[in-house]
Amino acid sequence: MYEVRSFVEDVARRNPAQPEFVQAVTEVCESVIDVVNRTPSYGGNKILERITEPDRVISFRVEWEDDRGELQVNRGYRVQFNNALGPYKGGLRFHPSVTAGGLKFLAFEQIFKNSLTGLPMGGGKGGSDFNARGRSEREIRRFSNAFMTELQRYLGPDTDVPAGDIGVGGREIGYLYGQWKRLRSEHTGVLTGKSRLWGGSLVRPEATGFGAIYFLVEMLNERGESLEGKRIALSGFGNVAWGAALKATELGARVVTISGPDGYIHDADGINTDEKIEYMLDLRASNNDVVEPYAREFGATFVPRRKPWEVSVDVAIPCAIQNELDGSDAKALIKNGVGVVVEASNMGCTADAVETFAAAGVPLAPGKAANAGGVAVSGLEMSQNAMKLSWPAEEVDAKLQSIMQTIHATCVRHGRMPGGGIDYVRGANIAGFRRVADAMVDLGY
Ligand code: 2IT
Repeated sequence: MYEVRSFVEDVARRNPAQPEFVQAVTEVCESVIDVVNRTPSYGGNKILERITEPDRVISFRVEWEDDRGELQVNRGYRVQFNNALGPYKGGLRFHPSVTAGGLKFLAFEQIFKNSLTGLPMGGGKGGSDFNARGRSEREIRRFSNAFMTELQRYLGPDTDVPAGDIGVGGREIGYLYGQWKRLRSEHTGVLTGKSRLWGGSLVRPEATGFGAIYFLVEMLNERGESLEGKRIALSGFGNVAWGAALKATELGARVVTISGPDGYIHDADGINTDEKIEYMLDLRASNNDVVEPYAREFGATFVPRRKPWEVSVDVAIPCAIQNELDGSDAKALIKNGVGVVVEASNMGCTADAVETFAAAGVPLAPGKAANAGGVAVSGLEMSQNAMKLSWPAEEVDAKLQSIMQTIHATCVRHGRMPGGGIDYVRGANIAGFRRVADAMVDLGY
């Protein structure tokens, strides 16, 4: 019989100074422990021990020359965590906070997220501690080329297929893919999130944000509510927040905040015009990592050095980074009457926040379910690349919507509580875990 505390203590001992990884493992173990203890083939095949140990963690040196001609050294990683369901799949993060432990948590979450999509994808994640702030376009290109020069030896369209994440958008994917082609002379689907001009899928840029809103619509339907007129707080201002703002606005909600490391924007009228929503892309392209200019451009309020969770809203959607919403933020949101929380960032809520929402009966969709739309459309991009054709936007969007509805229904089926409410965290963990565990049993060791 497994017991969460002693199992997790062992994981923490073997992974020192990797608190986010231990946090992610703890949450999954709490959800699946009963299933594991009830299923002899899981214990017999040591599924818990094996699923919490990555297949491999690759670390490499990235050397590149800055605009002054000075040599720069960064560290690159690829965590190939589990390929029971398909090739390793997951994004690349370029951010100064990137560490091996952080990427292990992200790759671990990715296993179950990819499983929930129902598509044949294993779990991986990678990136570098590269800081793009203040860097020129040419420096970003040189760094991306140098990164791919090392990473390319571990990739392949049936082996490991990275995509974007924080700090890696269409521009960086272009440079990475250009270098792949230069080195390998192969026009294959080895990265997703490519431009539509050279093999990318339509709707991939929007997919994470759209998917989160499709999931939210299902959660509201489940409660007999609709999105129409709901006030939404988003954090972040990158690709995920952009897609969420577009779809939420289109469906009649009012997005009132975005945020950056410098503070948050409160636009009570709503971030609701094409001009305002597209402005997020300008902010991102500036490489300054600030949202304050939005306030000057559109006459909204800028609140320096604070998080948007103090604004009174119906729905909160963290779209920035892990652990960006903590216990006291959760209390503030609950006090202001928040009805639903959707993690569009990976593990956007701290364990304390998750507990606080649960205790208050506020449904919380975990990232591995709610933000799965991004990787789901990456999976569809892989299919299109393999078939060497391109589906129309409506077809991709319809498939995305159907995948998000299925994930929601799966969370409800596995997360229904005795009182009738839905524990989305538990539902997502159990459903995601079982598909991978069953595959691992089938495949032997
Ligand atoms: O966190 C994520 O799911 C992503 N960054 C997207 C991964 C992917 O392979 O599309």
